[in-house]
Amino acid sequence: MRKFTQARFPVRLQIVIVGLLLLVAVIVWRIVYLHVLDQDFLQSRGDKLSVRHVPIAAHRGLIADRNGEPLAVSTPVVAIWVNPRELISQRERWPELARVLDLDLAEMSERLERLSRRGFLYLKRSLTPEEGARVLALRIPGVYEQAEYRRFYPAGEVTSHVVGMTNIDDRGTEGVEKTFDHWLAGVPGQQRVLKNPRGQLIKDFGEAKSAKPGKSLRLSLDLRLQYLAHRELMHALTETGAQAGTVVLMDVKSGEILAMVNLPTYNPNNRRTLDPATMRNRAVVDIFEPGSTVKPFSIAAALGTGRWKPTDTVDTYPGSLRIGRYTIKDVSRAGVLDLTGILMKSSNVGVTKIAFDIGHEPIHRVMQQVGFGQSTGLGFLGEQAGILPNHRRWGQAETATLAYGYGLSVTAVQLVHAYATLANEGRRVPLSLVRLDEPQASEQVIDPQIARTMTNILRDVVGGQGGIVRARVPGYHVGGKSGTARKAATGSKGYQAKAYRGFFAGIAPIDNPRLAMVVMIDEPDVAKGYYGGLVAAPVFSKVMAGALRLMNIAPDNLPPPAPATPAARTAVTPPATGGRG
Ligand code: 59J
Repeated sequence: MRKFTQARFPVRLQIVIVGLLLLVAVIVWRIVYLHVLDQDFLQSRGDKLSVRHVPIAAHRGLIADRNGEPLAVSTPVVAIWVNPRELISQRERWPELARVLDLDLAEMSERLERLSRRGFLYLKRSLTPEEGARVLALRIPGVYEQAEYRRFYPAGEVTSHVVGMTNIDDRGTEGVEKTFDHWLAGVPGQQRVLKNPRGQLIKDFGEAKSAKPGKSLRLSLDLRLQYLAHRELMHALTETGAQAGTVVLMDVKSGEILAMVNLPTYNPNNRRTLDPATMRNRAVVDIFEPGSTVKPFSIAAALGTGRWKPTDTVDTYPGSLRIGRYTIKDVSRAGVLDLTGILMKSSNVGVTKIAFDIGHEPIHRVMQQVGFGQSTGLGFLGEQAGILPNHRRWGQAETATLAYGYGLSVTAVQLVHAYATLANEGRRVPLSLVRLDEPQASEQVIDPQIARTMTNILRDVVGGQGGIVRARVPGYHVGGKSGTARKAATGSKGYQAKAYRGFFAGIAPIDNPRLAMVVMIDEPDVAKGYYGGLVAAPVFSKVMAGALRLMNIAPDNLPPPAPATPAARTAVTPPATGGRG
């Protein structure tokens, strides 16, 4: 048995091998035959019609402000596309095609000749449906239309840094259009068509899958406040000769951003004239040393240690303090100051002496708890977290500069968030760019008593004798802090000779704070005056006044009711208190 099988296998194996070889020979012969000897057969098979799927554009969701005012709207447009392989045989009709599309005939012809082997080419996009119909009415073979949507931004340059924009393919490339692209975009549908191999459309079977429209989005912005902030910032830049500026206004209880404007800005409706320098949302992508605007957080840290109370005093004489190789200077020589006085006179020396008493640790901790050095989570492209340094060794210089606002860097959004946290009795609420209808969870990061004390100090810094007159708002108690900071030199150590930023950061109304705002004026003309109390405070005053009124927030500082005589009823102007600018 065993011998028998052994003898037969080699024979079977030989048969199999021969069989396989024959098969290969037949296949090779068939290939050679089809490709070399009988080309016509393959050609005719290829001429068969094919069913293709053509995308149907999905409608992109509406972006609106918190009250439903449209900020980004999609309108139907038409793209004219051609099949060059078809159109190449219609040269005599090219002139009328170029004319109706308002294209240069020579350029169009050159493109068609160069790409004549293609089956698809856009000739012009974003035409109105009427313009598209005029093109199709020419009935030129190889010319087709495709329905698309085009984004239109009704508020243009006033909202562009926040809303952002889309590209020609309707995808978000900047701002909210980019961060919420998946939410807004929807899903394209499919249309079934029959085409021949030259790409000619033979038959349209209609919709195979309908497009799923994108979802709409309601932002936290209030377009009225956005316009107001934009207008007042433009006015400030004209007055001060500044290069750039930012205003951010937020609701301290909900964390919603109500206005966010930057200058220079751009019009997203003109894609062709875009200049990248104007497109930066400076409020979230630019970092700067906040200078004196962070002094309230150093004072809050001092109160938090229990070693300091508001009436405690510091001798700031003679307005300078030597630390090793450099000297801390005050602009005004003020002598003995309590904590309110230190903030009113913005004494670098005063804050430094307090910082030396309590050490860097409590100051660093408060600054960290109010969000410096951490991303705000708004999700903007290029958003910066800033820098809150944690030195391995804290020398006196590091401690002092942190306490009065240098050696750390923040964004305008972080700064307004920090003030909002103070105003919200020390409760930190996450920032939001979309409208919220439910309150968010908050975190108590500063003792409520200390936060209250600080808002009262900030009220005196603005409203007290010698306070910041230009920041005041008639009818309301407002609080805040100005700042003027030399701009750090780029690429080298130290500071630029005559380049400053003027700031104002503030809150209102003090009795029950609802709003926080930061104004930053970048490089005001030194000859015209550049202090924050001069260049930034007026913007705060005007925008805050408008916001309090538009949001129906009750005044907390009305003059006492006048006796009911006809003469007295007209005299309701609050008494003007004097003070520095
Ligand atoms: C200043 C600084 C730069 C960095 C100084 C402003 C320092 C400092 C090294 C000179 C103008 C100026 C770390 S001033 O903001 O003290 O807002 O109304 O830029 O001090 O040590 O010609 N603000 N500003 N300082 N640097 N380094 C005051 C003050 C502040 C005012 C005015 C006038 C500075 C009252 C600032 C305001 O509170």
